[in-house]
Amino acid sequence: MQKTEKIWMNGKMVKWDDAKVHVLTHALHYGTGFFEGIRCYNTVNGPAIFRLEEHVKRFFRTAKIYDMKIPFTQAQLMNEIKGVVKANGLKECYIRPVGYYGYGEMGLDVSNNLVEVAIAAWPWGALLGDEALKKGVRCKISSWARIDSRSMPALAKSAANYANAVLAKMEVTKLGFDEAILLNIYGQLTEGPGENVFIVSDGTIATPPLSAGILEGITRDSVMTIAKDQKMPLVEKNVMREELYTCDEAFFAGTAVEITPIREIDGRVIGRGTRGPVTEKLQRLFFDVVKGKNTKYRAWLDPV
Ligand code: PPE
Repeated sequence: MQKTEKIWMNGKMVKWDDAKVHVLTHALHYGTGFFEGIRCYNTVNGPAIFRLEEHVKRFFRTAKIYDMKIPFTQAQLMNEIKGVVKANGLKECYIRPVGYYGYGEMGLDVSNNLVEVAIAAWPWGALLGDEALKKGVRCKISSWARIDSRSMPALAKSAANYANAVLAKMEVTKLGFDEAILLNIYGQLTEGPGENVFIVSDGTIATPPLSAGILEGITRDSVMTIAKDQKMPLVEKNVMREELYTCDEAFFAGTAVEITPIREIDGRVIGRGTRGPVTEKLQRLFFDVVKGKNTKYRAWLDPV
């Protein structure tokens, strides 16, 4: 990863190399951490953070689900996030706020543990590669089912959920695929390890509802809003594995992957085996929006 100068930790800017925690940090042992992934784009009006407020709100919702108390307000964290981008002189970057139970008490009773918060930012290009944005990626459905909300809150962006995601990702990349797709325990589509999934069939865009057990992606919401504004037919519905094989187009949506076409699933070629026209249109619109070229969605961009 590309180092930057400074990381914000519990109210102070510290040097990148000094942003350390103790080996007995609670979250390291028990997965009691949570995070956000946000992008800052170099827009036509200078650096701006995409949907900052929604990301910070989700950070607080995750903490609430786990009954963890963040010792800062949403407004404070929004400010600090902008401060980190500025302090590092970044124009375009990925921002990672993280909250966690730190060093203090060990054991599963967390009633005396305090939440610590840090914010880092660094340049991070297209997660699955620039080539993937044009040509699409090859996916495999993981043998690991996505976590079920009777065991873990699937809607929370908690570090613990990513143990499931890492298992899925590593399973399929070892087999030579680019990305995993996870089904829920009922065999319905959920999402990728770090991104939501959309399919297109006979001109209708479909994506699983929150009740399928997905993260409520902010890119997902952006795609849905843009598609609706364009009067493109879109439904939230449960998607079966078979529909993934027979759809005309499929794509991932997430902060890190942005909008990445899917060209193959379990060895079945999707559509013509490259980026489809609906995906291309949404991708073009999305990049115009994040770059500030589409004034209709300026409110989604928070200048740094
Ligand atoms: N589902 C999951 C499980 C997920 O982790 C993400 C974001 C999304 C959906 C899309 O949400 P949003 O970014 O709000 O559109 N995953 C973050 C971490 C990825 C990583 O590899 O690390 C991200 O994209 O920042």
